[in-house]
Amino acid sequence: MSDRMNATPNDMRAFWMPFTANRQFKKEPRLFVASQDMHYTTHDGRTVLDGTAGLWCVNAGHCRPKITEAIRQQAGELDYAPAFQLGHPKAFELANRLIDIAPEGMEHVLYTNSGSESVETALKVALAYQRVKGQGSRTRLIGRERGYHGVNFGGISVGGIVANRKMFGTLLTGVDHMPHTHNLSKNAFSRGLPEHGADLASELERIVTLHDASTIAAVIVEPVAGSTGVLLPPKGYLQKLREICTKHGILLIFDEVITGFGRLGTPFAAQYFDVKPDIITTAKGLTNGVIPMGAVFVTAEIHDAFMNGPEHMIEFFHGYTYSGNPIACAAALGTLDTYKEEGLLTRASELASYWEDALHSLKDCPHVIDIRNVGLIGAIELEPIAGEPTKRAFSAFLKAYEKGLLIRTTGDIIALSPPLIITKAQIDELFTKLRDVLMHNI
Ligand code: PXG
Repeated sequence: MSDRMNATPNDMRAFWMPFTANRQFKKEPRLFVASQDMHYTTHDGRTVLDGTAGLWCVNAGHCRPKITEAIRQQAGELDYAPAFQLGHPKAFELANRLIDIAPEGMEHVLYTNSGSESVETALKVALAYQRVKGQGSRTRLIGRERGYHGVNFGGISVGGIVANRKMFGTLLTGVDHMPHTHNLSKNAFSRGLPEHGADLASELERIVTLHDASTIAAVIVEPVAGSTGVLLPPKGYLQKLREICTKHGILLIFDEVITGFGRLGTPFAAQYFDVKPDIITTAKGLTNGVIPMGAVFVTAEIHDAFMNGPEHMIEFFHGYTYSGNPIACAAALGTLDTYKEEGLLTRASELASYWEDALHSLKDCPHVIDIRNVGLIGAIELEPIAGEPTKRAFSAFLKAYEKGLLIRTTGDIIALSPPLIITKAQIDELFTKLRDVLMHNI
C-alpha cells in the first residue's frame, strides 16, 4: 500500500485529461490507486464507495478474479492476432455467447473498442444496409436532442449535447433531431417511467413528413439517456418509435452503451422495454470496463443482405486493428462468466424497488427539483445556483468524494449507477452519505 501512495506523480502537465476541468484538477488532484469490489482506494489512502460503476462500466464490481485471471492467461498465450482475413477462437466463442443473451433476433456481432466506435459502426452498417438493399437514397440519420452517442463525428452529429457539438464545425450533413423527453413540469419525482410524453415519438412522423421516408436510413436513441443526466422514456414512447420506424422502413438503433449488460435488470434494455431494435450498440459492461471493447449487434436480415457477390470479396469495408482483440475477448468471456455465476444481469430487477425507495427518500433535501429512477440507475436534479450553472452539482461531487462516495454529475444533475453487486446495506450507506452531502451548503 505504501508503494501505491508514493506513486502520486509530481508533474501532471503532460496529460491533457478527457472531459475534465484540467487546471482545477491539477491543483487538487483526485487519484485512484486501487480498487476491489464496491470500493476504490484514493492516493491519500481513503476508501471510496463506487456509486457509478466507474463510468457506468464496472457492472460486476472491481478486480473480479475471473476477469483478472482470464486477461493474465490470455496475455501469456496469444497476445494479438490480425483482425482482418484472420481470426482466433475466442472472438467466435464470445460472439456466440453474446448472441445467447442478446434480444431475440440479434444474430451477428461486430467488434469495436469503445462506445463511440460502436456508434460509428452502427451508423455505417445502417447506411450501407440501405444501399445494398437498393435504397441508396436513404442517407439521413435521425438522433435526438440531449442524446449522447460518444465523441466521434457520427456520434456527435446524431447526438444532441450542445457543448459536445458546437466547437466542431458542421458535422455530418443530413442529420435531424427529435425532441428529448425530459419534462419536469409534468413528470417531476416520477417513480420509474414517466406517464407523460409518449406523444413526443410522433415528432418522428413530422420529421418523416418533412424529409420523406425514402431519404431516411436510421433513427438512433438511447433507450434511457444516461450522459445527459438520466432522461427516461415516457411509458409507451419507445414502442411508438418502433412502430413509426417499421411503418416507414427506417432502421431503429438502440444505443445500449450504458443500459447493456444488466443495468435495468435484464441483459439489455430492449428486453426490459420489450421493443425490438434492428441494431444495438454496446461497450462498457461488455468487459466490465477493464479492457476497452465494444460490440454492435445486428439482425440476420441486416447481416444477410451483405452476404452476396463473389465469395472472395470483402462484404463490408469497415473494422479496426483491434476488433476482437484476444485479450479483450478473454476479458469479455471472464466478465460474462462472472455475470452468469452471480446472476448479475438480472440482479438490478431484485434491487430496483429498494433502490427506488432509498433514492426517493432524498426528496426533502434542499435544492432537489427532481428524482428519477429505473433499474439500478438514479438521478437527482438540483436547482442551479443563479448565474452559475453546474456549480452546485459539482460541489456535491467534491463533497461526496471527500466523504468517501463516488457520484457522477452532469450539469446540475447527479447520476448514480453502482456496480450490480451492491448490497442493500451499501445502498443505505450510499444514500446516507449523499443525504449528508446535500444537507450541507452545496
Ligand atoms: N453511447 C452512449 C449511450 C454512452 O453513454 C458512448 C456512446 C461512448 O462510449 P465511449 O466508450 O466511447 O466513451 C457513451 C459513453 C457519464 C458518462 O458520466 C457516460 C459515458 C461516458 C463517460 C461518462 O454519463 N457514456
